[in-house]
Amino acid sequence: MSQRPIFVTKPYLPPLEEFLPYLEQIWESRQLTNGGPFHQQLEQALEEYLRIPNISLFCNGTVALITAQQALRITGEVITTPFTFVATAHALHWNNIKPVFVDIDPHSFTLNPDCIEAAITPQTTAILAVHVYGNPCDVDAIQEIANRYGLKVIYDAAHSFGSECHCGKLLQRGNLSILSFHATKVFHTFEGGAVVCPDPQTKQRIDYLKNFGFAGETKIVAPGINGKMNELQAAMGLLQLQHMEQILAQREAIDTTYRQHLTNIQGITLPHLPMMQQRNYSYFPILIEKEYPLNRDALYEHFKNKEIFTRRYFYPLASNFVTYRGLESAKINNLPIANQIAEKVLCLPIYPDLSLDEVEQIIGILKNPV
Ligand code: T4K
Repeated sequence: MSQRPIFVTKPYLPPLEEFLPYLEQIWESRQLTNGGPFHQQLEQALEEYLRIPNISLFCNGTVALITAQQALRITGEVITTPFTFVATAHALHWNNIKPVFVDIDPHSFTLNPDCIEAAITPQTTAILAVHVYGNPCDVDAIQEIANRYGLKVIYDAAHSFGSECHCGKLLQRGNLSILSFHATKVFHTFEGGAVVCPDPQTKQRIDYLKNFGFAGETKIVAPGINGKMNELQAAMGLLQLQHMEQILAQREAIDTTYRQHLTNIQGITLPHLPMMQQRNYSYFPILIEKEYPLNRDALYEHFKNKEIFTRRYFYPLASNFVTYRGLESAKINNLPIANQIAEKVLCLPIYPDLSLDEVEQIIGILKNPV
């Protein structure tokens, strides 16, 4: 049975009765935030689940990204991708850093390392790359350039929970990675995020920064911010982790069904699959080419009329928003691939509760749009 509306995503929620014992503990302890027991447990549980040694939880991914830049003392100019959620560029803006956009790879849609060097100036201090849709960036090539020019590297891994590249250490590449646990993500804590740190000292610094800079009751070590995750969020994360296997299996089944049926439709391109150890099936982007009977926006509206809300992630490009479009690097001729992809991309619904029957209806519409 199809339930409309169908959105591009729908948060996974475990059975309510499984959440109630967590609520009872919170009510009992009155510890609502500031590094309570669920917060500590979730940090440990995620370190085990993701096989990473030092993780610092945050209230959301954007504050995690802003804080990561502060921790690395990044200033001046940062090379980044326009093909991302606008929070990537905004985080730089909030730190008074100038984003310098470079183009993306036409297959993975991630920052194209071949475009980076030409954009480096004496003011460049870092590269902020995004594993968009969970596709890993070319981490080896990016690191090689960063080493040569003495630049820091931050990965916006908001889409990469549980996705793994050839090296098996995606979240440990670069200087820092950030995650988002927003309601729309594969793993969520309502709102939430994290910074993945390389060592305990860096985690300690990030932990200070997210708690106003406090190192003890009366000592401030830096002008920090309030980036703390609260106990309700952490409880949802702990419970959600218990269901990850099922969440990923349901997402994989949808991804497989789409791939099986959409490969031979004229005018639809499925993005090529990068070499990965593990995918997380977080998004299902397709490209609508000119051979298709409808253009991308007409198809988006066509779905909408049927109460199916696909999304054009990431259109408009970050570089085309009013805040950034005056920058030299935002010019369309500097970013031809990103602009082309943003005009063609459509993300189809994918989430654990989406039935295969509903997936087939979406495929049916794509096969016969008029
Ligand atoms: N970097 C990258 C690369 C990111 O993609 C993001 C966030 C960030 C950084 C920042 O991380 P956070 O600070 O957000 O942790 C959504 C999310 O709000 C945003 O987290 C996400 N990326 C972005 C890609 O998507 P919108 O504006 O598309 O959200 P919205 O409210 O339109 O939700 C999409 C659909 O999901 C809705 O049509 C219905 C469904 N939905 C949504 C919510 C919030 C629900 O069913 N329940 C819900 O509670 O930005």
